[in-house]
Amino acid sequence: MTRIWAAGLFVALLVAVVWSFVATYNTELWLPQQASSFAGEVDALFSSILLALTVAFVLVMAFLIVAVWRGAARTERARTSHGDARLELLWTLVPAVVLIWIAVAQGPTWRAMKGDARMLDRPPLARVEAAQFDWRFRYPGADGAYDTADDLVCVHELVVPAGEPVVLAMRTRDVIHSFFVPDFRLKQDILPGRDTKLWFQAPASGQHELVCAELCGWGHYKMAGSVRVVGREEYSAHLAELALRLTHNGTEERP
Ligand SMILES: [Cu+2]
Repeated sequence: MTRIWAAGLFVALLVAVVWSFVATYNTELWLPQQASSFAGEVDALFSSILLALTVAFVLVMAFLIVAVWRGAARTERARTSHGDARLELLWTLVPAVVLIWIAVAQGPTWRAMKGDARMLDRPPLARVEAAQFDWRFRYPGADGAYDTADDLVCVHELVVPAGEPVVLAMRTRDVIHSFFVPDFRLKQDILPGRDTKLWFQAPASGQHELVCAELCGWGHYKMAGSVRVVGREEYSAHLAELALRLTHNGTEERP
């Protein structure tokens, strides 16, 4: 009777774990929406790694269930063994092959996201300035240069045009922060004293959550912002509005 319970517990755990993934796979409980050009690729990598892990998990659990079932029926002491070279070779080689496969399979996606010089050599659309505990975004203004009088600065919300590659220059004014937009599958650390760049392309309009993914101090939890993707016209209108807001002295008529 005990062995039915013991083996049954592991069967239930195996079924519950696998079922929880299958049942939620295409729901909001699973991954957030895919809102960048490489989000689908990242998810495909994630799913293939998860599949490999699921196979390993099911095999290990099946072995455990059989061991519990058969072991519980015996009364003699368990036999122990040491130094089985074939077994050790097997559990070294199989994970090694899996790890090498992961390293090779993710290469093209990683290069497209982080190492694409054609993208990263473009002039940045804006500069992200992270600090304890807010996000500031600096657009270079008409002269195309940063830290000049016509810079347009806004807080918390970054507005970018849809359907175009967007390059961001990033720096921190104090400690390490991390620029994380889950919907874009994009996360990049920003290190003190170093200018960092990233790029993405959001195909459609929408509002996306931006969070800091590096524990940066007591107010880390409130270091939230958003990335708003809009059409070209609305983007230009936003910059014009920003310029007006920053230069308006309160006396003239606003259009
Ligand atoms: Cu932070």
